[in-house]
Amino acid sequence: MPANLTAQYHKAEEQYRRAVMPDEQLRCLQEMLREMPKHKGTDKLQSDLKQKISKLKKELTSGSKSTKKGTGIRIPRQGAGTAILLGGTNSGKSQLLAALTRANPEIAPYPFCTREPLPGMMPWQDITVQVIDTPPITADYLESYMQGLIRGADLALLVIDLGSDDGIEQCQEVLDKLNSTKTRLASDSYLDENDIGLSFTRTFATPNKIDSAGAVERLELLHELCPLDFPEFPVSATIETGLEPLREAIFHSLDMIRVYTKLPNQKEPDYDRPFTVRRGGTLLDVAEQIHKDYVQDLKFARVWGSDVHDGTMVKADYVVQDKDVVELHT
Ligand SMILES: Nc1nc2c(ncn2[C@@H]2O[C@H](COP(=O)(O)OP(=O)(O)OP(=O)(O)O)[C@@H](O)[C@H]2O)c(=O)[nH]1
Ligand SMILES: [Mg+2]
Repeated sequence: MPANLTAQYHKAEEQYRRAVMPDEQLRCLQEMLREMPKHKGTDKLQSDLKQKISKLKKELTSGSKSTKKGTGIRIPRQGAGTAILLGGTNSGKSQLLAALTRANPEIAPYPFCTREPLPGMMPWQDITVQVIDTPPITADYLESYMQGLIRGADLALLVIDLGSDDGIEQCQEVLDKLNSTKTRLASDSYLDENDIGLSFTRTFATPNKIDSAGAVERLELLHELCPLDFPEFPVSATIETGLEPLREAIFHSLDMIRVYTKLPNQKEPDYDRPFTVRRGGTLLDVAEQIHKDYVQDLKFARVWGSDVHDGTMVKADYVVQDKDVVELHT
């Protein structure tokens, strides 16, 4: 990746990685091109972007079929981030959703039970993370909207069935199927350097049904036959083993911090409803979430937190820290 790309560029790039609709992709690519420092080191990237932009423009004006690709189901983002459950049929995705959240999906011992994605909210300390259950992925079955959901998620949880001898093969099928598309799984989220249409979503492996007979041996076999480059969290969704470390790791992977806000005339902040921003985010990012007027009208804030003296006056560019209490003044 060429040097000196601005924060705005990275923001647009992340939006592009998540964008499903062609008009949204076009807007992000144009923003990336605008934000890109124009020098020799970025020549290749600039020409890639220009090519992509002109191709998308053509597709949009001709109304070709590929511009309709990715339409379908969209799930509004909620909570501090989104994790998507992926896996072969019967691996226990729906059971895991039920164990992690208060959602009530259909769970059944027969294949292809789940037909539509279903979100639930997973509590972790005083915040929540959205978890989405999905239909299975097999060698010949991948719902058209799945790529959009995977790109839009912060994290994928690859559920592997340790209760059946077919589990490892099913897992390989899921990976192969996604590798045949431009939406793939990796140990981190990024766009391919040489093909910016190719998106990778950060993934955890969650071998499930660790409670069942032969599961430990199957897990060893998985490591041998299908070594995965993802952090691994063996779980049992039915007897709820291993869920706490998984919850914790999901939250940490989001790299979000919590900020509590209070009004100048309030004694105590609203501890029940923290705002969450990506680590490295500023006071302005918090203000944006409260109300757009706050962004324009914000004069200063007082902060109580680990890095500052109580009540320190800060400006909009102050980098907030986890559990800061901020009092915004307009
Ligand atoms: N022993 C055991 N059984 C489990 C576990 N998790 C799920 N199951 C069982 O496995 C079967 C399938 O579970 P589901 O959650 O419906 O599987 P799924 O991955 O959602 O399946 P599809 O929707 O068809 O893709 C059910 O009979 C569950 O009770 C587990 O941790 N241990
Ligand atoms: Mg299911």
